[in-house]
Amino acid sequence: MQRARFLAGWVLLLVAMVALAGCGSTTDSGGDGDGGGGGAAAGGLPKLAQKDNYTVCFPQTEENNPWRLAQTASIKEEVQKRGWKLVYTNAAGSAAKQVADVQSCIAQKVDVIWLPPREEKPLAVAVKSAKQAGIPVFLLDRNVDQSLAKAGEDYVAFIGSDFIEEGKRAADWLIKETGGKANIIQLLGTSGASPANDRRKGFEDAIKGQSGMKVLASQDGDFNRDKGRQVMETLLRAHPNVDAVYAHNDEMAIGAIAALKAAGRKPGQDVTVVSIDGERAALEAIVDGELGASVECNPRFGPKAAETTVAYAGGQTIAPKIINPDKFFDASNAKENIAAAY
Ligand code: GYE
Repeated sequence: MQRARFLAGWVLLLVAMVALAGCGSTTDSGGDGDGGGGGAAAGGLPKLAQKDNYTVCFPQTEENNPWRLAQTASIKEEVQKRGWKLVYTNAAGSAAKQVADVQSCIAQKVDVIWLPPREEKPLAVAVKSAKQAGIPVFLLDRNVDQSLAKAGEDYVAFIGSDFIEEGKRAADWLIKETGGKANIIQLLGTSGASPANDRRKGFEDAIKGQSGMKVLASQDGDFNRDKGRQVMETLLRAHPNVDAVYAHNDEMAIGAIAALKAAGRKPGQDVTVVSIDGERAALEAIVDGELGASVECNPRFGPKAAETTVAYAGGQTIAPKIINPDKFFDASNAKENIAAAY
């Protein structure tokens, strides 16, 4: 019995040693892989060779709202303009499919990956696999969990908005608009997505000191118009005293407005609605007086992603966080911005 245990211990140790050796060799060969020109840049990031043509991998999260469509269009346009090649996939709302899409790009030995990680944790693993394979990753619009993968170490940089600030701006507007008195329903973005976590934090921190601002309920609407409508319908029954809605994106706000109207409420009059993105339908809803305001979150990433990629290949130091400046839309400027909206 004791002998059997002793032997089993050795077998385990042997297995662990083989596994470790395996890991080491993957990293080594990955560093010299032809994904981006070989070798590791300072800080252990994979290098990117200077070339005229890059093959860019863009594994999109889903294509079910105007924001995503505008982002994909911007990427496609920029890649085409530069004469580069695009490997585009649509994960259709599944983080597992998006992880598989990244793996497939690694297998195809693309030069660079522009990744909008649908959820913070599962995609951190995919970011690390790309690093091991010697392919530099730029995160677009959403971030990964910083305890699992870090900017400047595991991926080159995050390019996107300051979501905490967006939540704060929505709260500041709502406090002003309601005189600091509101019974709020919060429609949360996709659970586990960085903009959902941060937009919640920014908003809730900003109303903390306001004794008249109360969040009655917060529920996941997956950044989706129809889910936003359904969640609002249910929450409205449980909380008929609601007089404000904070939605983490315009699509859910528009769904909530439909639910409010179906229940005989008057959004814009007896319920103040505020959201984030600045899509065309939201600007129209502001003009119609149903949506109060929308904090901009710009989806047009193509030019910035390409510029940053070229700068990185040229050996320039890239800031780990590149923050897009966001505008703010309300009744004072919505109309004039409709023409340029998506
Ligand atoms: O607000 C939302 C989209 O990740 C910042 O995702 C982005 C968000 C955006 O589905 O509409």
